[in-house]
Amino acid sequence: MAVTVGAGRLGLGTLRRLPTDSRPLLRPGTVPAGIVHLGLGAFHRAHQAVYTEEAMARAGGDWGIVGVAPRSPDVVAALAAQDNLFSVTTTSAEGCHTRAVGALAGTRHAAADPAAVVALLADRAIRVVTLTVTEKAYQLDPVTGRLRPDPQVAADLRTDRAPVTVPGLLLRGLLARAAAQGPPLALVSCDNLPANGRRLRGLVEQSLAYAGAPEPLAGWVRGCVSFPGTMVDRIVPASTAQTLADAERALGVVDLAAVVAEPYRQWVVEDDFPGGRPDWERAGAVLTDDAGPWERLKLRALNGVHSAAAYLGALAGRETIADALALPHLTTVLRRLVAEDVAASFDPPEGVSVVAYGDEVLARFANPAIHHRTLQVAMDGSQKLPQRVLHTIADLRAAGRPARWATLVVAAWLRFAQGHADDGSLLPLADPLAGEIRAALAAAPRTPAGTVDAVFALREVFPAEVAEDDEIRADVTGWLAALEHHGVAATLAGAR
Ligand code: CS2
Repeated sequence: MAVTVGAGRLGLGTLRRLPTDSRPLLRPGTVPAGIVHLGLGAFHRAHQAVYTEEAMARAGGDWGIVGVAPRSPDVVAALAAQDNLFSVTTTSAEGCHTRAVGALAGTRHAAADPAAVVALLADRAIRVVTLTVTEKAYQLDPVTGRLRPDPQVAADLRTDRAPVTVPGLLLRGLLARAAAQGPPLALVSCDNLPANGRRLRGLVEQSLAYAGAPEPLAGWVRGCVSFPGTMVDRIVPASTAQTLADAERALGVVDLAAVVAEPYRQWVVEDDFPGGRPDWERAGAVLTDDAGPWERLKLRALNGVHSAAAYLGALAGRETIADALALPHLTTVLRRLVAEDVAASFDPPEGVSVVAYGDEVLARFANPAIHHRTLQVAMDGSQKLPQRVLHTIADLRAAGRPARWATLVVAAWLRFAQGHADDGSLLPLADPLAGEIRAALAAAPRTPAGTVDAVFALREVFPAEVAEDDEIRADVTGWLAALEHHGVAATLAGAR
């Protein structure tokens, strides 16, 4: 990593060296903690942390965030050396701007000190817990939402060992809070799950049952914990050496926790916070009774299209999403996916045009200053495809409609999972179900129909109504045959 010698490090002692418009709105350490956040990755730092800092700067409130990194110690170490400060660089073709954010009141590394995290969740000062831990950390069957504990989660839930998983930390923290008769709490999923509030409630309730939690404690959780649903949106690629170098150039000091993001951001939150919440409206968030229509809009018209661009782009050898969009005909195909399939699959929020939303999404994906790798978006497809694409297909079929373009996305994922790009280079399958997917592919006859048969049998990815639909099978098989025989470029050129 290129770090300039003698540049100094971002921290309270160097704040005065920052350009005035790069300084944080709050000094960390001056606002007491009211929020615990699980998942201290780039997305949280560029999204909820920014909203919360702006809300506190404009409306006050003791809502400092204690950020918990479940596994990786790196970000905790970087933030500890920087008095919990980090910067966000907002970038587009029009230019970029870097600002330090002072929303964090502290950090914890769960793997190193799980007891501290459990104690935090029980702390009376904490009234909101937010999560960005990625889809797979919930350990829920993507189709049914049922808890499918792996051995680590099972050990966390059924033994007294120090918890290392997200379900384990949550359960232990909530039980400690219940035992102390603590104040009520909102548990807020900010992950791209379908009905994320309901899924998180389901996770907690199933964890209590699986652990055999005593009824008075389980009853406290049922009565005192709310699970508001949310729609979160901002494109925030994984930070790279370039991100750190850009931040250093803008700030004049080194920031090893820097993140880069697009200018756009959106947050729709169900207003169900029994212990209060920051005045997030003052930072532009929308508080609502029902985030469902917004969430469906975003999962289908943004994330589904993102996955389409990621798989087709990676197969065609494109490194970033913006490069993928430059593939001839891809934008036309993605616009048809939105206009003909996504828009016909659900009722959007009142007054929103799905087609116009989709066009805005494509313009955001084309942002040349955001280097979002196709392989990053392609990760964990088994956890993402159901809510991003298969729900679109299921709803279209229930209405008696075809799902022409959505089936292309499924075929692109299957071809991606086979492991080779059009030029023969290897594609990595980073997925919690990689073993099952590989086993299904290895056992299948090497034909498009054989592949579809084998992978559609994975019930934790494909619901029966999609897997057993002959028209869907035929469309996916047709697209897969085209991709296998002719490649992405010719498939897109011939797409009708
Ligand atoms: C992306 C999302 O990595 C992915 O799967 O589709 O992280 C996407 O960038 C965000 O949801 C945008 O809000």
